[in-house]
Amino acid sequence: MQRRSRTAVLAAASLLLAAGCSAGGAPAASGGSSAAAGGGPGAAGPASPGASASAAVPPAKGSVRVTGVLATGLKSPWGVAVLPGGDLLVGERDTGKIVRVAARGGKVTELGSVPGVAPGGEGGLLGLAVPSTFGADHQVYAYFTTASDNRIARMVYDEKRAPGNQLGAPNTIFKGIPEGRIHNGGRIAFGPDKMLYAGTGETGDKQLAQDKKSPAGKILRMTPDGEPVHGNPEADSVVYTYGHRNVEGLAWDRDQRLWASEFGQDTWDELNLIEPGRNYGWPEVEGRSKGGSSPAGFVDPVVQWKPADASPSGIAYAKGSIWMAALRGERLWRIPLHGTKPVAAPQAFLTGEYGRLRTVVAADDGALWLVTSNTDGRGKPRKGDDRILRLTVS
Ligand SMILES: [Ca+2]
Repeated sequence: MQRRSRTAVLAAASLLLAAGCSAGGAPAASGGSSAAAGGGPGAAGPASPGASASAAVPPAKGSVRVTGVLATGLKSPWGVAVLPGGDLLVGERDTGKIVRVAARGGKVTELGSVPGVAPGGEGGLLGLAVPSTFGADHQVYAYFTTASDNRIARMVYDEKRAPGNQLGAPNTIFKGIPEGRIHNGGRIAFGPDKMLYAGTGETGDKQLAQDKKSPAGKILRMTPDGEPVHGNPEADSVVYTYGHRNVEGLAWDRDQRLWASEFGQDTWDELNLIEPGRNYGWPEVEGRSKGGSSPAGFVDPVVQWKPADASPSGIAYAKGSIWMAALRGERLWRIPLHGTKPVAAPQAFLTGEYGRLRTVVAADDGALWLVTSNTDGRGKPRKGDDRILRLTVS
């Protein structure tokens, strides 16, 4: 597994070939993990030259520097949305509260609680998003677990009202996503097309992932009003991709490609490149298809990890790389990309230093906000948990 010197000197293209035919060999930047299992997708060759002339290729090795702690003492933080101007909205999974955290100084102001949130297991108040029209409509979107389902609602945020009383009544735009103790998905984000995307989970009922009539185990694409988008893979359906186990990370790269993280069961976690209408394999396949071919057209992950090293929740795109927050793995993964292909093996940062990592989001200036998850019932909270860190990365 110790192939550090070798991987360091290989050119990107040959490294991809090497990574594609052998597991392991990913050097870890801190903490000594070495179990990332390679980059190249099974069915594709090297990145086509000129596919993205505008994209500067990030270096094989990056860096992470923690430049500050923005906030401490958050209880089970999960969803984060960046407001115009840079302040953060943060949702607490188990309390149902949404707070605003000032990007300068970290002052925390409570907006209020989302009515109807029924926390339990992995459910509760999950993803948050604000549309590009926020400056005019002041809408905040939330994905949350109720007693009967997971749903997406929007609320007007009136910052002129008293703290704790700033959220209007929820207007449910999409409901009926199955809920469970586990695998509720929950990440939502507005895409470059101004449509709302949601990563869902199969709630432990595996077959739902392959059932295109169920919104469980899917990535969904809907209008800001919760309607199917014209041009979705199937008419009158919000289903965008299927065959997912539990998607808690969504991010777009500079060329507007959608990437998603996914929890594996006990073999492989995944980073997937999302293409509309495709089947990502679960539960027929976990990680790459065996033998290098994809039966029934399953899409192989671009990168896969052992769950002990990852168990990924949020992802972000910055400085040419996908950054992936790992819960069980307690580290931040960097996956440097040239187009649709990694230019090097994934690199791990902060391993074990801050505990479980839930969410990572890009700030406008290229920095990252990183949110810990040690108060979620599965971690070992330390003084100050949970916290939001500011990172400078390359
Ligand atoms: Ca898969």
